[in-house]
Amino acid sequence: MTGVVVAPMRVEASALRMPGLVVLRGGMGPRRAAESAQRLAAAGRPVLVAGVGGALVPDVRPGDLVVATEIDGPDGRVPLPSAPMLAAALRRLGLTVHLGPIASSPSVVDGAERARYARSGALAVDMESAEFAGLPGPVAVVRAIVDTPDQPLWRPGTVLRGLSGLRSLRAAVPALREWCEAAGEGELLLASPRSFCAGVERAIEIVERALERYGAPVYVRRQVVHNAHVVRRLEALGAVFVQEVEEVPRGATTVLAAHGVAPAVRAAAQARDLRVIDATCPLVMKVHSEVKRYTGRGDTVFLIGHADHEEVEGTVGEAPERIVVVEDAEAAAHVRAPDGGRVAYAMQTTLAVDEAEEIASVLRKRFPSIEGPRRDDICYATTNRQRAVTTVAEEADLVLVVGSANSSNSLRLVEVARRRGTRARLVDDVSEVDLRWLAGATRIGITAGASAPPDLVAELVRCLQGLGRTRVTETVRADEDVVFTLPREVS
Ligand code: 0CH
Ligand code: SF4
Repeated sequence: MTGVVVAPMRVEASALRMPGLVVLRGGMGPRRAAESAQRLAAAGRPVLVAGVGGALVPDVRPGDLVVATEIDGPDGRVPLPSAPMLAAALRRLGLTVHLGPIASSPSVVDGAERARYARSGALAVDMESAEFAGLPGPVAVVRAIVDTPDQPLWRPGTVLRGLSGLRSLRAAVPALREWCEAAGEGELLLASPRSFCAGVERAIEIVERALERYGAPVYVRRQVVHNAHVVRRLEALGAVFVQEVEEVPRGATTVLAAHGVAPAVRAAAQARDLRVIDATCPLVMKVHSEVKRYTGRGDTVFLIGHADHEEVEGTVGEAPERIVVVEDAEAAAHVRAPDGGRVAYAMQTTLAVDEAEEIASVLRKRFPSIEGPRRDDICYATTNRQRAVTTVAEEADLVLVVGSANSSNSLRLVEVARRRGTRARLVDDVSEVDLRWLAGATRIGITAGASAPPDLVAELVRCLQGLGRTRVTETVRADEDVVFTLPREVS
């Protein structure tokens, strides 16, 4: 059942009335709001309270919107977990949106009382939300600001500020409609394993320990793992991310990213007297070793992978003259070697298992004596996450993959889900979830790439539960207990 918008006052309801949106008048003040809430509880529909409100802090201005992360009412604080997705939908409309607690007061707030409410940490105040916040189904609250601490009610300009608030409410309608259509009962299907792998945990810990032991700044060549949130957090701790070691001051502490580097990069780091701490995943190092062994004895190596990916650049750097990158089955069908009897193949660790196998089988057919890994070079974490998302995709209407756009293994999870015929989207965090994707999606699968922090998944789950997908089941396709030792510089 889609949601309804509840507007306390007639003027607010009029601003919100547009095709496709069910708008009810809830009445002004807590008493009338309580009566409306009782009626809505019986109807069991998701409720979005929308109206005007007063700002409590100076940077929330007339015409801005405040989306409540929680309602602070007489009976305590009630969280409204779908708020980040509603805020993101409103921001996509170009509106100025603040995300934070809203206080719900029994009467109009001004003067000293406004200051008292502000001290609670709330951004805005209204008089009705507390009555709706505790309803059993999904609830959201958005308030368009008309008065502020320095421009209180009943001062010159109130009418204009009121109009500006009502204009914002009207402009918000497309996003409110999206929320109403996205809200509804359903289930979350968590794929397991998901999120951090052992190589990523090790790489992050290396940077953290380097900062502790050697002090900031610690330079990191390239993104230590391909995740914007991880990079931002480490930057806040004092890590400085660079593209090339040439940008690092001589002698400085420098971490090499998890994806591995070409020997030329190590040589350049040595030439600058850098204290190098290598965060290359041991499973990437294993592929480097295989490739070195093959090329060392004169073989041509077909490296199955994406030519512009950092891991592949690093591996190719082991012997650029003897390594040929093969990106797809079509390329495998035409690739050549100086001596077809002396060939081998290896793989990027984060490919789609089925695609890589298809490419390898073309190579094996064309070069019967070709040597390669016993099964593949795709690491345990990539394989397990793909297996788990496959199972979940078979049951889901939509799969959400948490990960950054430059993360190969995360992108592969999206593709694997889509190959099962299921809609799938990659999101860096909840703010990238478009409410329109969720309309009609009763069963939503969730996974995360090996570089995506687990707390982002937890936040996504909370948000979707706030939209009504309250049941959570987990499909476990493998147990992971892999742990890698740390390099001696930080152990
Ligand atoms: O999936 P890719 O290789 O893009 O990298 P990531 O997202 O940083 O995940 C961790 C893998 C690191 C090296 O295999
Ligand atoms: Fe290592 Fe695999 Fe994780 Fe890459 S995805 S860091 S190869 S465990």
